[in-house]
Amino acid sequence: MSIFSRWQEGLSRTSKAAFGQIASLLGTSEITDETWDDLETLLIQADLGIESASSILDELKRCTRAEGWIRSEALFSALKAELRARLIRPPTLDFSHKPTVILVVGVNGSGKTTTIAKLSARFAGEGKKILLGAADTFRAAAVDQLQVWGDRLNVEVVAGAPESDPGAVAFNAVQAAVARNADVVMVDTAGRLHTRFNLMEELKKVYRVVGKALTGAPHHVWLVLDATTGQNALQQARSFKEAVNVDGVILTKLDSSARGGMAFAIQRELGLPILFAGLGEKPQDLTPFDPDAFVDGILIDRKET
Ligand SMILES: Nc1nc2c(ncn2[C@@H]2O[C@H](COP(=O)(O)OP(=O)(O)O)[C@@H](O)[C@H]2O)c(=O)[nH]1
Ligand SMILES: [Mg+2]
Repeated sequence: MSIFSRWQEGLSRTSKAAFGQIASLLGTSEITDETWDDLETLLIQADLGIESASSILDELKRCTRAEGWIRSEALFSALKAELRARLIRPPTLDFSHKPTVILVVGVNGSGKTTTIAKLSARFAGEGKKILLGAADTFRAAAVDQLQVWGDRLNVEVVAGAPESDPGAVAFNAVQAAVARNADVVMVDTAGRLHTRFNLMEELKKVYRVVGKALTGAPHHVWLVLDATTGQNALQQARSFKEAVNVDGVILTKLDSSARGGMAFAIQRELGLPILFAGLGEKPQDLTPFDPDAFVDGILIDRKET
């Protein structure tokens, strides 16, 4: 099965929840006040966030007045267009720096280490030489986990002694990548410290230190967000964005999310493109984020199926 069909499979599970109900709502009935109320409720339930939901609703109402639509099925394709318009087209990834240094950040359990494994498999498959830095040094298990992936994928992992300075590990990893002539170095970071207060300061330090190891680095900072955590993840995401200059989001666990509207909320709240979507725990369960395919996947037109 291709990753795309697995993705669709994951998304169709998503569509059974709020988005599936939207597809049913926008059937053949007439547009009434109740249609608007129900649509707004379902969009919020789908995790779009109140602001995105009401701005979509306003736009659809405007179209309805302008076009004189009477039946709710007219809203279906208009809604799809509105959803598509709210997703940022992901940029072509810049790998022009050798090595390209990517810092991977996010809260504990969001899927950073797994995502790094997935990206390693993907980039190695494109012929790139990868090196990994295990800078989540506060949990021994986190370092082991990255090392296990490194062994499995045949990718070198630079790690330090337990509880060693994350900045030092990141520095060594970048220097090793330069010495080994690697194309890409990905640095795994901590998502929680013993005192949570210091996390952003620690990350800023890692960020600065990486720049000392290689001028201009890091070239990318990717924030890993768990699609199942909903709106409360956005506040944390904002702190990461401010602390370390995040330039892209990776949305994980879409396979276990019943909602998926997070994708829209992220873009509205953070203004960052989603680069990849995680749809499972295996290295191949990652796909570049395609906004059109995503919208088609969550809002399946019953007439087409
Ligand atoms: N279903 C599913 N599980 C995932 C996905 N990405 C990560 N996980 C799981 O989420 C858990 C936490 O992942 P991990 O990479 O250790 O998170 P970290 O603490 O941010 O490094 C692990 O059990 C992973 O297997 C995904 O896309 N889908
Ligand atoms: Mg980890």
